[in-house]
Amino acid sequence: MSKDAKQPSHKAVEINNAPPIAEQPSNKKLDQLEPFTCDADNQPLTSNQGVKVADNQNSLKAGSRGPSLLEDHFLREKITSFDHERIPERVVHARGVAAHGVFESYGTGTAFSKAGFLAKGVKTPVFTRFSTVAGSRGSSDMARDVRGFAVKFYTQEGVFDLVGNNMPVFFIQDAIKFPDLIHAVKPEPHNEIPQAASAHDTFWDFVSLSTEATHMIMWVMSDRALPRSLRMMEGFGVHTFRLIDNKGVSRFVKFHWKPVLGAVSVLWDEALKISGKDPDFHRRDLFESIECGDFPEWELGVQVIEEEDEFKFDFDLLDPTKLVPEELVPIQMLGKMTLNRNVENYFAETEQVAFCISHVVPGIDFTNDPLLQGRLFSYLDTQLKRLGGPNFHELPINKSLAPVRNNNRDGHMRQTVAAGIASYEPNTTGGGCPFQSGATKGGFTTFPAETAGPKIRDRSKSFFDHFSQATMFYNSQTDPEKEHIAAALEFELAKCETPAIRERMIGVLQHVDKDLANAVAAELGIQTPVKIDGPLNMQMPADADEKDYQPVTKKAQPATSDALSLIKNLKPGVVSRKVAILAADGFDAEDVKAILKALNAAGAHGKIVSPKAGMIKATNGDQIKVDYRLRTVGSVLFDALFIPGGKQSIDSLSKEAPAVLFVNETYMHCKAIGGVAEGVDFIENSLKKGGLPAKLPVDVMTALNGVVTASKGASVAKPFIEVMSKHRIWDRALKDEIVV
Ligand code: HDD
Repeated sequence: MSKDAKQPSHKAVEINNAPPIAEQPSNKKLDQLEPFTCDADNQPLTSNQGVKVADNQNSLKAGSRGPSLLEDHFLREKITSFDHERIPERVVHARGVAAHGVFESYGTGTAFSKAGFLAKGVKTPVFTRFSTVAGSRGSSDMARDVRGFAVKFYTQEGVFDLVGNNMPVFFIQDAIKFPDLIHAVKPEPHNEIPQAASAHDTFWDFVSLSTEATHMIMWVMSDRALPRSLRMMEGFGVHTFRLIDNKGVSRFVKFHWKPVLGAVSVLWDEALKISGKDPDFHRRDLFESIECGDFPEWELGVQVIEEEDEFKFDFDLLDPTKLVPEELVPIQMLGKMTLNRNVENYFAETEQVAFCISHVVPGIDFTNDPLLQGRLFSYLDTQLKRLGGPNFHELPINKSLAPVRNNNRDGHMRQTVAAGIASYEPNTTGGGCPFQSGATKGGFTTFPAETAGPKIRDRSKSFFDHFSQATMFYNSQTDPEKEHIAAALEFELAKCETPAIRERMIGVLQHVDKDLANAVAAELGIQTPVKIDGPLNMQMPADADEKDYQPVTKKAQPATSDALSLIKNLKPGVVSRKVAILAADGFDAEDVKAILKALNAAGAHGKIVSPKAGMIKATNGDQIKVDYRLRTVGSVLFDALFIPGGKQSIDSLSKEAPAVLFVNETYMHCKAIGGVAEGVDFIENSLKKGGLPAKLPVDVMTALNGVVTASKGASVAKPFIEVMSKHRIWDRALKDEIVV
């Protein structure tokens, strides 16, 4: 598509002359990117210097069968560019996907923060990158892992990066342990195995010795580590930050992103299979959703804690392994983020985007959380290495929308042509410019928090309780969720080769929940109780005893928090969900038309899956396009399954083992199944072949264990969509004792 029609705005935005902040157009970032966007439509190929190239498919040779000549400057330029195409991948969060969007403020945040982008109605362009942590750039999206959730706000007062995760706590309490954590979780150094997986000795060795990780381990072993879609997961700033209002009052806050579609996960068995069927599952889902107009949305919220309430809790607000239960401090919503545009170029945007936790704007400030303090160093440092120098902020995707004028100069790949001779301060040669704003004219000032104490390498005793919130998290889950946590621990620990590491971890789990520890131990053939040799927590001082692990007082921590369970908070709905409609030649056109219409009306997407690609023909002669050839997909890539009637179609499907497997897997994964007429027989026969219990009454039009059947297509759509909107039929797992 030619961009010629669009006129990029080159006008610098003067802060003082800028239109009122609420009137700033939200697509400013796109305008800013426009002059850097290169489109080759109808354009000749050129060298890097703009010289038209006559032939770039044949190198310059001495005779058509002779040697290549060193003189070939086109060949050298092309090969050199290629040789230098890679930059170092991120040391963590290497695999990611990103999109542009807008954050629209509700105005509620002005009560706590003077940040201009929180004023009512202000629309701020954003760029959001999601990632997995442990895997390399080419790893599968569906690894059991934390998901990064990093948002760059291009505000009128400068760039604000909220660099969070999809879990509200972290593995460690002090940044100095981060290299150890990452070395432990990454592939083992001798054989570079396993890729993008925590299920190996070094990870479990580290976490079993660092009991501060226990709460986070419960999150990572839960379904939170397997989001159905990046659009369906929560986000958290993790640390306690400060918001500063226009009177200079500071309050502690925890940032939250709540997905409008609700938070939903897949099952581990699905995740394993998705990794094979479509390792780009999340990336594709985000890209396709934005392309088709299903724009992902999240509300940004904060839990606000007044300065005087800092010590009101059983845990320390500065401890990043603790969350603030929503029962104690409710979330107040500040605005909504909508992602509405895919990147034009993955490398230039998603790979070169540089998030730094230190990028804050006036009205937002840091706390003394020791993990946050270390991060303040690490991000700038890593971008220097990754992007090659101090001018990475000038790359189009990183460039601030607020004007940048300072005395920093030179360095690799400098883009700005700074005019004048003054590049120092104070100066008279530049008329004293650029001048400092001071606190009163919008300059960033650090909140003057009291700080005093001896220089000491230490961990506050208020950080010692490593288990009470792990227990709270576990106890807040429903039965299926608890089973998934146990199954995940069994899977991961069974992959550990050193028996002592498994045993030690069981010893740690005993401090979370005895039944959980016993259940996992039983699967691993370990006798309980396990007695741990030496101190439970290597971080604890030698003279500390067991009671130091308990909360200091029982002031304010609920035993359970419903907000921590995905199932308890499921938002019923089918918007943007994908349904496989399994059919072959000779299907019933009315059945398919009816379900497609109903799904479309509900905002879901029906996709025709058939043994052969191309078109298939209905009994009445109608033709329909096949979206996916059966053998190129699998049930795990869909949210539900629908089988229309039509004898010939069902006869063909019955001969296809992958079609039978499709039904059985959908059933085992507790997802909605709908069938009409002969389709019902096919479901029943498939379940029988898979050894699954099913005698399906035809024409009940109600869900029997989540399988909805009818003799006519028109009547089945509504109950099918109702079942689908529950996401999973957990009864099926519990009653039929299917291990999910
Ligand atoms: Fe980090 C990247 C999130 C602790 C050091 N981190 C990175 C990204 C996310 C997070 C989402 C990817 C950003 C992107 O998409 O480009 N990190 C977190 C959270 C943490 C955390 C939520 C704990 C609350 N990180 C953390 C610590 C350190 C780092 C304690 C080091 C002391 N993180 C980095 C890094 C990375 C990074 C090495 C790698 C690539 C990058 O920064 O750009 O600097």
